[in-house]
Amino acid sequence: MAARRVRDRNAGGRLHLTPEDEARLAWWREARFGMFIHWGLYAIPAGKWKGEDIPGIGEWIMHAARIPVVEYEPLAARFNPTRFDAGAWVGLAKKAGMKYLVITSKHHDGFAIYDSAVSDYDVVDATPFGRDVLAELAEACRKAGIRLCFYHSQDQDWHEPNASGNDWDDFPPPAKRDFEGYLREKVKPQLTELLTQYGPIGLIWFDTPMLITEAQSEDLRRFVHELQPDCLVSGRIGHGVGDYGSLGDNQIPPGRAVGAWETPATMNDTWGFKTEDHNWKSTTTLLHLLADLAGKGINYLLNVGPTAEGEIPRPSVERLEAIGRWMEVNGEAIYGTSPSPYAYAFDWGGITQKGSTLYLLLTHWPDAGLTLHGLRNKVKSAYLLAAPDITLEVSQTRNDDLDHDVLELELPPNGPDEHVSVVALELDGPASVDAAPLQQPDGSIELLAGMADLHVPKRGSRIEVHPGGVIANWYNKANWMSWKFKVVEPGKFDVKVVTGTLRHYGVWEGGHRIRVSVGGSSVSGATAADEQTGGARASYFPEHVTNLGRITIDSVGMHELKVRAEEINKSALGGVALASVRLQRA
Ligand code: FHN
Repeated sequence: MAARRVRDRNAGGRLHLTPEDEARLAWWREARFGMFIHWGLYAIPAGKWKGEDIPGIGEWIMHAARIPVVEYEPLAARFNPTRFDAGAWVGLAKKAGMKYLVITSKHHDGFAIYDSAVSDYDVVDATPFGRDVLAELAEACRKAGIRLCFYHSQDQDWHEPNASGNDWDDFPPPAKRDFEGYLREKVKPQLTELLTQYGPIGLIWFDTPMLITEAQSEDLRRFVHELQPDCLVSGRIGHGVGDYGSLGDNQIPPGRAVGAWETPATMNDTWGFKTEDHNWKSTTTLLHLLADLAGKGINYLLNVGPTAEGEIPRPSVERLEAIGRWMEVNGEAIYGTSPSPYAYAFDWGGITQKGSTLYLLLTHWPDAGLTLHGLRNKVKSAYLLAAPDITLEVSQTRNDDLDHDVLELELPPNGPDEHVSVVALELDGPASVDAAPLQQPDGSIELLAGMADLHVPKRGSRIEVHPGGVIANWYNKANWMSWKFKVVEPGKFDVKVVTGTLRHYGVWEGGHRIRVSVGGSSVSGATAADEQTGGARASYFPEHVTNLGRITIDSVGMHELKVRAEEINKSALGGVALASVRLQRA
């Protein structure tokens, strides 16, 4: 059976999208890049409570410090963000090239950042500020042509005894909570306000489904669509019924995603403002992520956490302005593009496409031109988006016996952009590529879990490819997987197995005994953290490389690689979380 994909029950979108679903998604797919804003009372403590630094993300301070409602509520009396300027926030999003803005109308602390009639626990009734933040943002977004969207915590609400999350106040145990009553009395009335008082809303970003049942998720989705038929709902409405899927926080799959996905991401580590979080990703990293995610067909929802005074922190502003400068020149390679025609990624950067144009987003500028294997089309012209008038030399060759195409692109010694330089290839038609995993110009071959054929001899196994790109639920040794791939230069190869984690900040576990065979040659060993895969991907979802040994592949053409698990460490979450197998020319 081909790689089976899950509809991630927590955060996925529906697997089969109807034409109506696709029509609703059209603006969102075109947009590709949005601004996330986490703003609420938590910006006041900004990570410190009663003089102590509270570990974790800023907006979780009430939970992390187990602050009773009666002690947290009075923060509202101190909320007076006099420097808040909706026009400036929206202007920054626009300048950065972001097309939609998702702000927390209510986060898990239960406080509404708009004038809600449901209770007085909102910015207009409970704070000296007294202004409806969402009304001002709605007006600014309308003027700027940015889609306004709301994050609304439908499940956790630490202010409410019948919602999920608060286990420190004197609230009933989860099983005794009237969750339906909470949905009826708070969530739905607030959604009605949000979807009737602020004009057209792009999407509702639900989050952390915990107590919600499948019927309640379905019902909530219907409820939103009845109020605004074009408004999308995020996958975190729960039970895989969202209009699109939400990957884990800062999650980057190793290869192209199937379906409609978005990655919510931080610029430092927190979402809500935290004075002591200085772990800012560089502009280069952020642009690499944008290029990588676009190439994988994933929207990038990049967060800012404004201060209690109402300002977006300076490091965020600087990065967004720099991204905006890049977008002015290269945005064509992002907006309205489809993902790469290749299911796997390249170490030099990402690929997107639109019509008959292929965009190569070079995160690493090659020293001596770029070689691309497997492109079937003829290239009519090639140029840099930063210098469209200068034609780049391209030569293309084909080996009919091997059914193998090679493109050589000449490049100047330095790229025009310090972060990501984009080459446009005008093709003779929509891009068509060799679907098999191919040996790359450096001799390596990478076989991603998402491209494997899964062999599941026994019925009932839940082994599958997680949307994050690793295998989940591989607990049974009878299951195995294989790939067919093309070799153009045979020889000796070092076999490296990459295993990851299924959970955000999850604990990586090794100890699985894996056997890899190609033809008559095979190696085996226990998964161990021999090498770390660097980069932004592994910082939030740890993954490690295990060196299994060396094999020989002695002929050109198609080969089959098989992976079996001889021992499985059952304590590892999800079993063998295989991400890929790499063959590196020895
Ligand atoms: O608990 C929230 C968290 O505070 C933040 O809002 C992120 C954004 O994706 N979502 C949840 C954790 O995944």
